Amino acid sequence: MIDLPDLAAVKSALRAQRIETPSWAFANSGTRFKVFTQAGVPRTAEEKIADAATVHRFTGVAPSVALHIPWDRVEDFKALRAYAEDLGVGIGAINTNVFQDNDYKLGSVTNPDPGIRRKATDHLLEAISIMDATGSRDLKLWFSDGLNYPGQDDLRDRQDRLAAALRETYDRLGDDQRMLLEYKLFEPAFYATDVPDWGTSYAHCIELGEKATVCIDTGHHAPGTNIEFIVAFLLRAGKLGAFDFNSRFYADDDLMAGAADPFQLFRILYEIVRGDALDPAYGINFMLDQCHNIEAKIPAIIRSVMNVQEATAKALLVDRDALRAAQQSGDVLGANAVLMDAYNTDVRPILAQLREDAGLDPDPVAAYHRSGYQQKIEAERADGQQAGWGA
Ligand code: AOS
Ligand code: ZN
Ligand code: ZN
Repeated sequence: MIDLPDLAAVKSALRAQRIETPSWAFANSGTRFKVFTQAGVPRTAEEKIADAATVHRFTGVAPSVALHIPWDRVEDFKALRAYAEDLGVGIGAINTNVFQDNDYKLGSVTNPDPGIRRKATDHLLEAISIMDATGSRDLKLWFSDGLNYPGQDDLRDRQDRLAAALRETYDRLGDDQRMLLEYKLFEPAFYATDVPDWGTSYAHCIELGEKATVCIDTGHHAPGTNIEFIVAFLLRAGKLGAFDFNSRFYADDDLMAGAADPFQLFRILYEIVRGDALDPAYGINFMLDQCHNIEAKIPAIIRSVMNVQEATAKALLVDRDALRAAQQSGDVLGANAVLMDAYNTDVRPILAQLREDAGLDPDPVAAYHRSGYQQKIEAERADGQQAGWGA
């Protein structure tokens, strides 16, 4: 008989959970081989926000949408914010783009050319001005900077250049604004990247100050990396700021969170629960960073949100007292069994009930299909926009 923790506490934690959707996931995307366009895909930032608001309407836990500059550049960001708020969502993290310009062939903020470094840093500063207008708290930085060949540039000088650009950007942040520094082991550079791992990101964040924290994209590690260890370490150090959730079979696949390895997602979320870091008040931004190349986008994002909710519910069901007792007494199999009991619990009825209690349909994907929204956008939108990926 499994001893489940207090269900009321589990439900209240699930009610408070927040997941941020990425604007680019609603747009057309693909691989370097082919972008398959879909009908009804958004043509503007406003339409991406409308789709994000639709995900929130059916899930109740996705009240913010991350933007990407320049993909979502508009004339008036204050008006965009008002538009989003009218639809019931807020504008979340502002993502910068210092990778889609010929100037950045040899790097952006780490480029050997000081003029190109200036241009890249100015883009990061401009993103903070946009945050001032949108009310966004988070500036998310991902750099494609790196080297393809040994000797191509000086590894250490590039760290100095990176540190200088980060410092200038950090110093421009307002009191309520934060910087999230994402890392990636590979791609598009193949020999070395300038922020390859959590340790590099962590070290720069420590140097910068308390407003700088690490963003873990679950697809950015070597196969087999123990991501929950990174979560535990960064939480202990107070330096975990955000996730880019997605799943992968091989590289940075950007598939739906929880699709490839739901057990890994559960282990990650268990560390979040263990660290008392689930509540939005703790400050972690739980974002999705995905591309839906062949599947319908809005239902895929709804499904991803649900997958994160299911992994979270299982993590909340871990009997932490029993786990600690087994751990302290050296009961290896007993401790493992406590974790597995929670993982193997079917939490779908709990989540369905929670949705009904909140006045939502217990089955958000079915409700979306019944709503007519897909037919409406397919009729209204011709020639949807392509996300910057896979061109
Ligand atoms: C790239 O691989 C990273 O995952 C980025 O976080 C992201 O996909 C991109 O910056 C979107 O802005
Ligand atoms: Zn990412
Ligand atoms: Zn990525």
